[in-house]
Amino acid sequence: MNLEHLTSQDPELSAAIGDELTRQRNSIELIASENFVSLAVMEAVGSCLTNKYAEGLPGHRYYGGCWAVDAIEDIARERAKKLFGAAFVNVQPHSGAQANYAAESVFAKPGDTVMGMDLSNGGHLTHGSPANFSGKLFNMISYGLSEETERIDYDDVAAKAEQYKPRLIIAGASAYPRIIDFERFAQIAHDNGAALMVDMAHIAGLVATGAHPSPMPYADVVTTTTHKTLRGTRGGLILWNNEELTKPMNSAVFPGSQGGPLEHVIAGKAVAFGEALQPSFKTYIDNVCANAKALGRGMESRGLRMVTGGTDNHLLLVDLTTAGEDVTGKSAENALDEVGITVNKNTIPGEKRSPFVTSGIRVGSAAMTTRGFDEAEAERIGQLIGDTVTHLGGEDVMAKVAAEVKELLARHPLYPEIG
Ligand code: DSN
Repeated sequence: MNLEHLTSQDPELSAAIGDELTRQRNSIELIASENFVSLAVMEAVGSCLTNKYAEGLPGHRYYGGCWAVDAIEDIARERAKKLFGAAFVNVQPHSGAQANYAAESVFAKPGDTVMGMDLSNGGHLTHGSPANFSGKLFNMISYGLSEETERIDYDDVAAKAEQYKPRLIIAGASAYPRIIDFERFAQIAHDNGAALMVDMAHIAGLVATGAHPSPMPYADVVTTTTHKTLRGTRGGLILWNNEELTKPMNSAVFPGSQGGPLEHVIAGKAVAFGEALQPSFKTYIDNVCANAKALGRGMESRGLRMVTGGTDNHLLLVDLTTAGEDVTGKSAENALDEVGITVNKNTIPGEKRSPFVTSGIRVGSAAMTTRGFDEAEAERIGQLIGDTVTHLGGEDVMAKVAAEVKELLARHPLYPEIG
């Protein structure tokens, strides 16, 4: 990332970008939806492609001069199809929310009934939150978790599908640490005349390498972001297998919900898909899963309870009620920030506090694994999280943790190639 021209033209902005790089370098990044892209991805996203309008699809554009971006978008499309074993793809959604809007609008009209996982149980805003387009446009019915197992209650999903006969069922989550049974979801949806949409944003990298079962054989449509475990640039993606969906799906993206595609971002996606097709990406994802388990072991050794008892993927949901009565997600997030560990507060099943306070934190291993931390280090980081949240305000403990975090970070410099 060469900021030579920016620095001389706009030192104020250049300094602000430098501050963010410093922040990323100086904390252990455990936000489960974040990752660090390669310099190759950053170069593609920072390229001259940002100058080009290319409304339409490769070979069918509304503007001249698209032959180079056509080739780029075709590379992205072919790589995405190969990576996920999909027959058809649209690589243009600007984000996961855009991808979800487009896919949902193909299957459901305003006023139709749609089912999605409850946000406070680990779902996503675009799966039916009243504050989001999904909750405003559709008659949303939420399903949740079994109180006993804290896992998706498939019987509840089936009973609600039978009762409400939705047009669409959305499977997928942003804070769910266990394998999702897409085959079961498809059976429930199709038995009740509904389509199944899987939003695999969090686990896309695991799906790409087989560390999580793929939704492609079961779902009518699969959406994802490209920047979480998939480790690409920030963006969205839609995949499907039924040719009859091709025209409506592509039209739902453009002109249905977007204008010109971001070809620089599509190039960044292409680079990341190319990386994910390499054998080294499978090793990376195996390490992500091993590190998540190790983080959990470390936190459990300090008395913290993992929701569902652990993890099958890249994230853990931590029940902080086991850390002390006054410990909230908000206070834990702030204290961890102070010692150089970045997490986000998160609601937990049966949450009694507001979403701005919460009783839990969500911890993910994708970014720290990219940075090079191994299992032993992940377990130690889990212990340091435990030490911090069980000693909120304890200056001695926090100073010791901060010093050790610094030492751990120094072992794995982030973007050492950049000055
Ligand atoms: N905001 C993302 C997350 O943190 O999971 C989901 O879009």
